[in-house]
Amino acid sequence: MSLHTNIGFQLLDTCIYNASGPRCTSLKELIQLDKSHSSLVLSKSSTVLPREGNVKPRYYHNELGSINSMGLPNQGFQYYIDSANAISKPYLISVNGLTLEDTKLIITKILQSNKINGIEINLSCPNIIGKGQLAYDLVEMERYLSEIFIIINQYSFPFLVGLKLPPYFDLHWYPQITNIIKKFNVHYITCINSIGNGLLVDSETESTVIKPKGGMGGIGGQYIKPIGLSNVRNFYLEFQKQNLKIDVIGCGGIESGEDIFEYILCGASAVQIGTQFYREGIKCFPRLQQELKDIMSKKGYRCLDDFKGKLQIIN
Ligand code: RRO
Repeated sequence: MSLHTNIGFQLLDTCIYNASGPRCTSLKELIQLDKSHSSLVLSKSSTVLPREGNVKPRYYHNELGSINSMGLPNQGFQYYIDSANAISKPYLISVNGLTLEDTKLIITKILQSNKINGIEINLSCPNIIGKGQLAYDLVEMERYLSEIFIIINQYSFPFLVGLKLPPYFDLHWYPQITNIIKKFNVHYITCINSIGNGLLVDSETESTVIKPKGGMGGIGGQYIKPIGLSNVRNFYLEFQKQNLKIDVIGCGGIESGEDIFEYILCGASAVQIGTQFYREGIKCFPRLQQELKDIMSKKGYRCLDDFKGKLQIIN
């Protein structure tokens, strides 16, 4: 029984690793991930300079999921380049430069360091005060990617490039986004970031549960799994239709091996764990691996390709 998978040219021992966000900001956390059963180490989204992020409280979870308005707290990209010295697994840095110029600078420095396996370009942070999510503005997104890929294309060594996308809610978006992405050398997309600007209310205290932006924040966890699954499925089908070799990584509401099984059935090549990794810590990775193996074994599947993308439509 094998949980092996590929993201682009990168072979991974298992299809399960951490989402950018929870528990991947400090070197200590990155080293913990390196020692864990996560098959890859992905950093918190990085900016040029270190950032404190938004005011606290800025994170809350209950049994159904989470809300956050962290505001991109991170140690600055150089810290994440230097952290590579302590990491032996495939290691990707998430990049969210806030401006195109800053993003270009960060990506240039990452490429020049020649120490990092790749990047996940975050086009979908919902929590930057005064800024919308880039991937909801198609013209701006294409301009951004065009300039970034001028830099990336100057380097010829293997370097994984992924895009972290927000959820899309209307079917016409999928071909439109695909038509932009396919112009560039993107190896994978991650679907989905948290659903932006949700609101959780505490009826007892008659207040919001987080402070920034009047209590609005990105929603994660069980609340968002159906949207994550549909985004994975729609991009997977669109990529197949257009014969594009771009992997889709599932993210959103994964708490069990069964959740992972569903994402792979929809077409995911791998999955990222966010809210549940925050709740449970690194113990979640071996548990999820075992639960997925148990389901595969019951069904007689020996590898992910036996069921990847093979979701059936009910008769
Ligand atoms: O730091 C955050 O507030 C944050 C980011 Br960058 C993101 O991409 N997604 C999210 O839910 N929170």
